[in-house]
Amino acid sequence: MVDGWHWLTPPAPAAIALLRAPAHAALSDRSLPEPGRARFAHLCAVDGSIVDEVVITRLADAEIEIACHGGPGIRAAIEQALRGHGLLPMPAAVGTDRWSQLARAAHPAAVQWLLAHDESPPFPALFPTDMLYRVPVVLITGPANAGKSTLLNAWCGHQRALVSDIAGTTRDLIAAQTLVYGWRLRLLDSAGLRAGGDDLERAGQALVAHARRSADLVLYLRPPGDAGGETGDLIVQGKADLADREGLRWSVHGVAGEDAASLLDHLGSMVLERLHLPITSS
Ligand SMILES: Nc1nc2c(ncn2[C@@H]2O[C@H](COP(=O)(O)OP(=O)(O)OP(=O)(O)O)[C@@H](O)[C@H]2O)c(=O)[nH]1
Ligand SMILES: [Mg+2]
Repeated sequence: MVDGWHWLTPPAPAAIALLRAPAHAALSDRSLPEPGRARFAHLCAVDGSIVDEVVITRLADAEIEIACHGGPGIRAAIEQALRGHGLLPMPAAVGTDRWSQLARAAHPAAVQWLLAHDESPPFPALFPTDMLYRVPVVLITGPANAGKSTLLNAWCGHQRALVSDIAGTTRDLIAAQTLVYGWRLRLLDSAGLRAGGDDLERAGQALVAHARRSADLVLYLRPPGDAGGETGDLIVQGKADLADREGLRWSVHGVAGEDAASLLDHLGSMVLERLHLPITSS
C-alpha cells in the first residue's frame, strides 16, 4: 500500500475538492466501498472525531478517491487528519500548479498570458507575477464637490455613489471594478479633501490618506480654481464645462460623461505601464 496522498484539485477555494489516498480503513467511520463503488462517509481524524462528510470512491484495492468540501479551512483540517493517520502528502499531480495559477488569475488578460506562456515558472525576468493574481487600485481623490463620485458613476454606467451639491457627501471609500485592456482595475471613490470637521469627517480623511499610500495610481480631480495634486498623480481638470483646462492634458465633464471613456482608457494604460503589465488586445 502506498503511504502518500495528493490533491487532485487546485488550492483555490471551491465547493468541493478531490484527493487520492491509500485505501486506509481508519480514514472513515464506515467500511470502505468495494472497488468501483462509492459511498457517503465521514472522514475521521485518528481519534475518531469527524472532520468532514465526504464521498469515498474505491478506485482499486489499494487506492481511494475522496470528494470533500473545498474551502481552505476544511482542506487544512483534512490535511492534518491525514497526517495524523501517518499518511504523507506526495507531490501534486501533474498540472495541478498550472490549474492553480489559472484558477487564481484575477484578470482575463492574466489567463490569456498564462495560456500563452505555457511553460511553468520561472516567468520571464522582471515579470510582475503577483499582478496576475492581484487587482490594481486607483484612488480618485480631490477637494470636496470636485465631481469625483459623478466620475465614478459615469465609469460604472449606474449610480454607484451618491452625488449631491453638498460638499462632503462621500465619507467612505466606495469601490467599483472595471476592465481595461483585459485587466481588472479597482476604482476607489473617496471623501473630498478638506480640513477640520467632526470625527466622522476626520475618519473619512484618514481613509483617503491610507488609500493614497497603498494605491497603484492616484487620480486627482481638480475643480475650477484648485491647484492641488501631487507628483506622480494623474491630475485631471474636473467640471470641464465650467473651466479651462489650465494647462492639463486631461479634463472631464462628469455630468455629461464626456471624455470619461477615453480618460479611463488612458488611466488603464498608465496603470499597466507603471506595473509593467502587457497591454493585450481584449
Ligand atoms: N457643471 C458640472 N457639475 C458637475 C460636474 N461633475 C459633477 N458636478 C456636480 O457637482 C456636484 C458635486 O458632485 P459629486 O460627484 O458629488 O462631487 P464629489 O467630488 O464626489 O464631492 P464629495 O463627495 O463631497 O467630495 C454635484 O451637484 C454634481 O452634479 C461637471 O463635470 N460639471
Ligand atoms: Mg463624492
